Amino acid sequence: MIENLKDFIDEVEKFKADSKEKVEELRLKFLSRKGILTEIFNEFKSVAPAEKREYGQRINALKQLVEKKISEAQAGFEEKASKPNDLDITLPGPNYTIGSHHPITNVLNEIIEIFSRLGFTVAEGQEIEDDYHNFTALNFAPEHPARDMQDTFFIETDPDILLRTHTSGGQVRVMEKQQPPIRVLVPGRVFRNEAVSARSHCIFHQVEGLYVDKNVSFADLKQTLMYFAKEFYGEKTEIRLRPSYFPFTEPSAEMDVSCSICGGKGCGICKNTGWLEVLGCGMVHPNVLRNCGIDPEVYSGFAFGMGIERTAMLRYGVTDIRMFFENDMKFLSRFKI
Ligand code: 2NM
Repeated sequence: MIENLKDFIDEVEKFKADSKEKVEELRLKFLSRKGILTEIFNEFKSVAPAEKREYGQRINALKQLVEKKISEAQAGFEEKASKPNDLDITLPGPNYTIGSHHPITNVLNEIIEIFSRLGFTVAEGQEIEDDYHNFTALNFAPEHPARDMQDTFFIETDPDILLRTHTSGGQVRVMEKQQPPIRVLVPGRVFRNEAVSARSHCIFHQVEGLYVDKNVSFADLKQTLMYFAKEFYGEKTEIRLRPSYFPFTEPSAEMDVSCSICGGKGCGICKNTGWLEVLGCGMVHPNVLRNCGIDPEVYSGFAFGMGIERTAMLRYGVTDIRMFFENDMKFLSRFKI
């Protein structure tokens, strides 16, 4: 080995550090425990004393040369890594996609904004309710079909706890805490144990409103809802109220608005009737007020409720309610504003 010193020095001098792997190979070949330099140092022990000085110098020169090559190569790699090669600062920056609100959020915010002009504030109920706030306080008879497992999701281990089927429990909680005047909107997610189709879903959103004070009349209900209809569906919108039934209101009604697609002439969306059913409403049942600690001899109130998906489907011409829950980017990007 030691007689090949000159060849080794030549080899290292010609070495080109093209890659980290090559540099590591060089290091292992010369500097590792079983490498060439270890062997040469071993042979050096048996060199004749007269030649020791010269050999020693040349061996050290080889060692330093290898070390220098390696550290130079490593410095080069680090510099490359920290500097992008082809940075073109004249190129436009990357196109970041800006998000947007969900259409359900947009419709809900618009509804809240309209009622807030009439003095309504927003309260949030709770998605997990007890039987009392979801049904009993709202004047549902003990055997009412909505209390059935077929219609309501109950918590398996406790038949008293359920996923709310409407947000009215939120209004009950407001009335329990606060004496009139009350003007409140309760928006939120509700749950019904029913088959999913293009027209209905087992999860959807509702917004309900409640107004309780002295001398609140059915005329106040009608005027409030007419204001909402004209603000939300357009100035030319007409409304009509049809008698209906809810356990928590008496009298109860469904409100239709004149079809905003055909202007009342009749089309596919309104099934040629000229009218669209948009919400349920009524005068709060005296039993409900009493259950919540409000004296029905002193106070009266009205309430209403609407499905937000249904409202958004009409507003945007969406024909399948499931689209609101799929988070399909193509669908959602239609609603950027
Ligand atoms: C509706 C229709 C009619 C309603 C009633 C109440 C409460 F808590 F005051 F009794 N909250 N919401 C109500 C009335 C909801 O939804 C179709």
